[in-house]
This record gives sequence, structure tokens and C-alpha cells, in this order.
Amino acid sequence: MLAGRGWWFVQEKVLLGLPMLGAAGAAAVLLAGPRLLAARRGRGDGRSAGAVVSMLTAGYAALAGLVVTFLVGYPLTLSTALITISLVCAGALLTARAVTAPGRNTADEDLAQAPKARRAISRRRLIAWTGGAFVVTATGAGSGLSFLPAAESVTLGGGRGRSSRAALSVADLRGARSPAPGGAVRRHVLTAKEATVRLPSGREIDAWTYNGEVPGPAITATQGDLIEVRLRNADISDGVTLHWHGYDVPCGEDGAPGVTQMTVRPGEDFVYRFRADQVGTYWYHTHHASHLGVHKGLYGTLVVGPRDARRADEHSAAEHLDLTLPVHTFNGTVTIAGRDGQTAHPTPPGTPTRLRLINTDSDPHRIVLAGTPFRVTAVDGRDLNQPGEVSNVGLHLPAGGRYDLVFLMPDTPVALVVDDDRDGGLRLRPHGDAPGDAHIEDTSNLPELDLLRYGAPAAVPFDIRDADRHFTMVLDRGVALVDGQPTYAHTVNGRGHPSIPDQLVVDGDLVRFTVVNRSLETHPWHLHGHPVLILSRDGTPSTGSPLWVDTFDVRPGETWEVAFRATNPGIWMNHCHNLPHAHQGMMLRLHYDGVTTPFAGAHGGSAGHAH
Ligand SMILES: [Cu+2]
Repeated sequence: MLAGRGWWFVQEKVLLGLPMLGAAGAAAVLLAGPRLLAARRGRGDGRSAGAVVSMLTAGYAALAGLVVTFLVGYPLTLSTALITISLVCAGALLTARAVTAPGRNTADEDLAQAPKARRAISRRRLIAWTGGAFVVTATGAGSGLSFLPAAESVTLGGGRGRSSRAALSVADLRGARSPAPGGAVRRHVLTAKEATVRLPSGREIDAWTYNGEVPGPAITATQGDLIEVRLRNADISDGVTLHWHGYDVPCGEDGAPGVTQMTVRPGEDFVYRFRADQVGTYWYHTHHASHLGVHKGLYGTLVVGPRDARRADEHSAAEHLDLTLPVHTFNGTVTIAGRDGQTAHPTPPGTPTRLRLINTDSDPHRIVLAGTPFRVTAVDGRDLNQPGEVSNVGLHLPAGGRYDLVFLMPDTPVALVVDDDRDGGLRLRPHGDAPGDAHIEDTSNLPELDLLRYGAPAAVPFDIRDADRHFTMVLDRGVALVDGQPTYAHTVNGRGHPSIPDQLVVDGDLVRFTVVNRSLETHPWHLHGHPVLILSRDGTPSTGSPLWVDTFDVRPGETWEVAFRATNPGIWMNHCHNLPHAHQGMMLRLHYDGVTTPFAGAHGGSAGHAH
């Protein structure tokens, strides 16, 4: 069944696990079987050493196959095979030694004088010495191989290799310093500091904040404005940066420590500048030790409105309700826009309403909007083509992802329910503070809206058959080096960060990714600096609106195909946005040919601490 879904799912089982089980079975039947039968018929010689060794060896081999499946996984390497086989041999030799040790078997001693028995003993010694030598050699060779660095520090995805083109430093890939004509400068100072934040319920949380707030200050702009943010670090000892999630800023503004800048240490600062060219719903967060920092509160929202008058009318907040709703979990408590419990919002009937949902957690959230039909007009900030009206559906919002939900406020209450918790979430009330919202049915059985079949198809700017490079990323768990330490890691193609080869691209390349999830956890895949177009999931093409996203959830057993045009030179993080997974190895880099970084190394915060 698994093989039917692809070689990725079964490789080590077919090549090593099954032969090991086969060896176990064969040994038991051929060697131990006759002896057992003889013993049952009363014709056994009373010496069962051979049977015992065979049976136990069969057991070791079977166990080894299973252990490899769970601890190592894909891809099977010569190193893994050598170590596994030699461990099984060592087990067999030690067992043989234990059951035939002098004194344990008086028959051996009695027969020791006979020439036949002496020959048998010397043959046994020969086997022991040969086997021992094999075990030592194979274990040494296997271990040595596993500690070799990757043969290639880059993968080419079928494209050409590194050229000798003049080096371009990410330090020089900075944003515009002035707005577009007619645009304004949006200046902010964000000071990262520890603070105790009081939630509406009265609960206090020890947070890491921008400006003492959770979420940090909302950054808004109109298309063409210049966003200028000075990040200061007051007292976050781990260090901080700002990453503009989903916003395709020039690489030097991307906030990846050790790659695009140094980590901002306490007392230091860094100024980010970029044009607000993309309209839509985005967010920002620290990218240094982000598995801790984002979780503790170092995040905020970024919303850019359109300049064009017609679109401005659709999006404008005036006379409309436009709510930006980051969903974040603190110590098991779900907050929406920094508020826990249930929040009510008076909304006159007929109000055009836009809810901008942002998942700032590391796990997906299930979103239900009850009480009105609505449209999902944008995913990850990018508008969908002809999104139809839906109701009574659940929305699966990946970690890092955003959905814009749009509807006309009816004259009955509307409820936004997160993770099917009907006691929390947001209530929009048509008649002010009218108590007693309409009863909300259980939402947990509502079917999930499949965005790959939502909206209408439209032209896309490339034909995937022209792809210049094709990279496959097989996501799994296994023992691998992460920052030089052997770890039970979250791996990409069997390796952990920073041992995963960079993916090399050339400016202008059309790039295709195949992402395969062999693990038991969901991996929200996130490429910096480029939105990707979803091509297919499990071989079924996307048939709805073109879906451009910056994070897509690859659930266990799924295979996703996505593509993008490489038109934003730099060195870009390419990682799982379940941030603890990224920290445990699931992170690599997309590297444009000819681009270098001066920030690699200890002062930038080792790449391993980048997340
Ligand atoms: Cu993950």
C-alpha cells in the first residue's frame, strides 16, 4: 500500500527491513527447525546451543529491521546498512560465546579429548575470530561514513552548477530608501523586551514583546509607502531580528540571522527599509531562536492596503469593518489579537466585513465562521480568482498562514470559532451588546474547505514543463546531526540543519519543489522571499483559483508539488514553520548563484541558533 504512494515511503523497508526479517525467518526454519523436531521426537542430542543461537540471531535481525525503520528512515545509506548488519553479527557471536562457554556445557568438557571434538572447537574459534574482525571493521567503516560531511554542499536540481559570476553580498541587497511617488514613509521603532502582559481574563503571562505589547504594534501601510522600522533589543539576551513573513523584501531586509544580518543583541539595533509593494495580510516575527521567541510573543501584524481607488474602495476600513486577527497560543490559552476568552464586537447589519486571520502558532488551527455565508478572498495575502460563497465549512489554517474572510454583516450574530471551542473566539453582534447570541451548533463535524478546488482557474505566468530545476525534499524523523550533535531530528532527505545541502538556483530559473512527508507530524513548509504556486497534492492537480502561498501544510503521508520563478536574488531560508521542528533540523537554504553572505559564523549567531 505504501509503495503505491511512492518509493519515498518504503525504500529502507524494502532494501533492508524486509531482508532482515527474511534472514530471521530463514535462520529459524533451516537451522533451529530440525533440531527442535528432533528434540520433540526424543532423538535430540541434548545440546541445543545451535538452535538457541539461531533463534536469538533471528530475533536480533528482525528487531534491527524495525529499529532502522523508526530511527533512521529515508534514505538508506551504506553506513546504516554496515552498522546494522555488524550489530546483528556481534549479537550472534556474543550469544554463541555465552551458550558454549566452558563450564556451561559439561558435554564439551567430556568430549574435549576426542579429535573430532577438538576440530569442532577450533572451527568454532575460527568463526568467532573472523566474525569479530568483520564486526569491528564494518562498525568502524559505517560510523566513519556517517560522520563524513555531505559530499556536495549544494544540490543542483538538474540545473547547471556554480558559475564564476561576480559575487554579490546579501549585505548589499537592501530595500528602497524612499517611497514611490505619492507614497508616505511609515516609521516605527520596535523595542524588543521582556514584559508581563495581562490578558483580558486577568491572566498574566511572562512574554517577550515588541514595545511591551502582545502582539507587537500593528504595522499598516498603503501600497507604495516606504516601511522603515528600527529594531532595538532592550533585554532579550538570546538576540532578536525581524522577519517579514510572506513579504518578498530584498534579501538584506529578510531578518535571517547568520545569513542576511547579524543577530541584534541587547543594546544593539538594526534598521529595516522596504517598499510596501504587495497588498494584503502579512505578519512579522523574530527569526532568531524563533522556536522560543515567537512563541513567547515576538510577533506582530503587517497589513498593506491598495493605492488604486477601485480596490481601495473594496478594502477601505472606513464604514467597513476590517479586523486583523492574529491567533496565538500562550501556555495552552488561545488568544485572538492578544485577547483570550470570548470577544464581542458590535457590527451594524449590512456592514461590509473583512476578517484577516493570521496563524502565528507552530501548529495549524481550524477556523469556522458560523452564522453567515462568506468568501475566502485572499490566502497568504494574495487575492484568489472568483472565490465562491461558502458556509458551514471548516478552514484549515497552516502555521504562519493567513486567510481573509469577507462577508456582509447579516442582522443575526456571527461567530468566529477557533479549534471548535464555542466558548471562545469572536462574536459580531448586529444590535450592539444584545446579550444571548444565537446557539452555535457543534462545529467539529463540518467538512474542511479544500482550497485546491476553490475559486476559478486563471492563467499562471509559467508552464511547469519548462522548469529549470526540480528539488525533492523528503521530510522525516531520524537520528541525524543537528549543529554537529547527533539528535533525534526532524530531517530533510535524511539530514538535519546545517548539513542539508543548499539548493542552487540562478536568477530567472523556474523552480519546482516536490515535498514528501514520511513523518507522523504536519510540516508547514515555508520558503522565504518567494510565494509558491500550488501545482498538486498527492498527484491530484489544483483545479481552483491559482493558489499562491508562502506556507503550505504537508500532512503525514502527503506529497505536494509547487513551483516559483526565482526572481529575488539572495540566500533564503527554506524551512518547516513548525518552529520547534526547524530548530530540530528541518531547515535549509535556497542559494542564488553568485550571492554570498558576510554574516555566517559565530557573530551572526550560528545558523543553528538562527531559529
Ligand atoms: Cu515540521
